[in-house]
Amino acid sequence: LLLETGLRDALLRDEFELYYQPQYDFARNRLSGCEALIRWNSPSGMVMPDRFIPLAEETGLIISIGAWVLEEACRQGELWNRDSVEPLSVAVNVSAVQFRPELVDEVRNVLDSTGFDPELLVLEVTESVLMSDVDSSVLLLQQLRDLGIRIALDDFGTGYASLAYLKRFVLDKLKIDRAFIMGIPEDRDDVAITSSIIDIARHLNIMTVAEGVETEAHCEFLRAAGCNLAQGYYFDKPLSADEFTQRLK
Ligand code: G
Ligand code: G
Ligand code: MN
Ligand code: NA
Repeated sequence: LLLETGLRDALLRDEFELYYQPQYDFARNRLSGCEALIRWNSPSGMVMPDRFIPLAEETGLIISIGAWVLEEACRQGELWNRDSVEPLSVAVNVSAVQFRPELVDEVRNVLDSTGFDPELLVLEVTESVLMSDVDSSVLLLQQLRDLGIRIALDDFGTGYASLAYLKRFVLDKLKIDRAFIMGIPEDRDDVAITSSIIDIARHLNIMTVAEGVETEAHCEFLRAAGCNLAQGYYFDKPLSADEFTQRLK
């Protein structure tokens, strides 16, 4: 109950903050984007999203929190790209509760008000978000992509989506869940699953992003397997906006 009361006031008190985890492009050998990850600077210390996002979803607060995240990420992304020659994409996580027809107008309005290049905005959705109503999801994804933005399927391989849905949903990126990356290179199943996901995605013209990349061995394997992007502690942990700005220099 305390958590919920605090959460209601957190937006008004400006207690949320976005951290940004860099994503590295294997082919270009450089940082090419980031994932925005929310933190709550509550009066009793920093709270991680695992602890308050589920509550925000249950109470509906995720609608206003999610709108703030989208706006803040686009505002920051526009600032970074204004100062940079190389384009930098920004990925934002979207909850099932937010994934509804109104999201299209929200995204369009934020792109207009911030001036952020639509092609550099990525919305990350999970398989369960898409599976709750497949026909509506197909339509909504199409409308979102018509705005010029990109769609990533988060935590791929851990949800319920079958391979057939890779055909029905228009996706730009697949994020390979870190549960599979963890076992590389020792675990033969993880190796097989990861390289197969990369191969399928390549044939479908979908980019792959490996999550939870923690070691040199992970990197070597993923590069050789043809994975496009990597995100994880081997490169960087999620950084504050100031730290990320330093990182870009
Ligand atoms: O930053 P961290 O690794 O603790 O994030 C944990 C989880 O919280 C991730 O699975 C991520 O998808 C989720 N998360 C982080 N930021 C956001 C956000 O802005 N919106 C939503 N809906 N989920 C988020
Ligand atoms: O949206 P998603 O659930 O994928 O959010 C990414 C989460 O994974 C965040 O909580 C982030 O802090 C965490 N994370 C990022 N890189 C690594 C990593 O290399 N190893 C592990 N164990 N967790 C990571
Ligand atoms: Mn994510
Ligand atoms: Na993920």
